[in-house]
Amino acid sequence: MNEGKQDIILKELDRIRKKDFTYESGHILGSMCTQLHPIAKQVYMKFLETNLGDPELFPGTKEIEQKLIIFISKLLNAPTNSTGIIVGGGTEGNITSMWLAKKLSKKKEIILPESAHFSFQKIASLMDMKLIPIPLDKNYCMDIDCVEEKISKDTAAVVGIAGSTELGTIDPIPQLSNICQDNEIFLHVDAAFGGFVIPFLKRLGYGVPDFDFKLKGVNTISIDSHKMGYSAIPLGTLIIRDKKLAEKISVESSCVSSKTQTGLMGTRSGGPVAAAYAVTQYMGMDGYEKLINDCMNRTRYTEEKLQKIGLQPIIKPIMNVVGIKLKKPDVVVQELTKYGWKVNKIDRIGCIRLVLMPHITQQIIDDFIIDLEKVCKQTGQL
Ligand code: 0PR
Repeated sequence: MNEGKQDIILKELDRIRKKDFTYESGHILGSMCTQLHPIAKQVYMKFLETNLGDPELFPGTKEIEQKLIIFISKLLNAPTNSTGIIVGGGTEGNITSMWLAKKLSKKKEIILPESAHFSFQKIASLMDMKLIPIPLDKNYCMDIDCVEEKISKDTAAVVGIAGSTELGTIDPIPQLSNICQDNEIFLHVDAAFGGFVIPFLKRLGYGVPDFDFKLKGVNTISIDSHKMGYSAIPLGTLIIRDKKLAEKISVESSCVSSKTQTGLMGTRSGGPVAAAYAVTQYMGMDGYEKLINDCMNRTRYTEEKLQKIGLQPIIKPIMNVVGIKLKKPDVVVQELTKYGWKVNKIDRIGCIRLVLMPHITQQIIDDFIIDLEKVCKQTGQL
């Protein structure tokens, strides 16, 4: 390689990259992604050139993909005849599930909570489907009493969220499961964030509801390794209860070495897949349990610090997501940016959202609260 040219390019990229915020700095407080586990970095690089779109060229990488799917299936208590599709994240997981629901039912309506992720807007537009939003109850969960009355001859699917984008709440999935079984309707659980949290909250003794394939009415679950799975972007998995159903979203793939291809993606790197598998093996169930325990401890710590400066979380956090109701969340977000902090605002609720991801230490919380108090005083929130 031409060294001079390489140097010039690398310098240019380094200079531009400096404009980015980093997890390492601790300043990213509202993201659902985090610093990579060191083994993820190492493994990602080794598998950069592999292509899971042509699995017969890369049978080794395909085997690793199967192992990752088995780990996630077990985590979600999936039955032995289930299958999994690797996706780019929660958006693609939701799209793929609704594609399947539409194919199976030949219907177009999706019943979902008002708090559903905006990827469902894309689904409605992409697949000409109609969203039927259900209001939330006082705990910011889907109001179960309003679901059954919205079921109609046009219902293709019901969606429940296990770990909502806004506040990390868990919809009443056991009740949704019963309703969907009684009415023979497809039920998808969006556990993009909560899938790697709830099983460990349960192990830690938190009283959280069931959300997974233990519930017989659940047909699909999407779960993201690139959120609380502690691994590299882009990686999610959609688990489908019955592997026969996956045929509905398979096409013949004559120009690659496998006969059929299932799901949306064609050419795709094995890098994130191998990285995610390596992280699951390194962490194991005990490692994830400890990680979640640490995140929950820092969530409690944040709650206490907020109370000390006169601010309250909107609800008692269910997982490591804290919503803080403010009169002017936009102004607070803007001002916090001036101090170097990146938090997200949730317009629908009028709050700012902190996500206590693994890179957020107690020291970062202490520093942040000092600046938050200053900003809230300056802007008349306190
Ligand atoms: N489902 C749920 C429950 C989600 O929270 C998200 C993303 C998705 C689906 C879509 O996932 P992908 O973005 O992986 O396709 N929730 C976060 C959000 O929109 C994503 C995020 C991540 C935002 C990192 C900011 C950020 O820095 O808030």
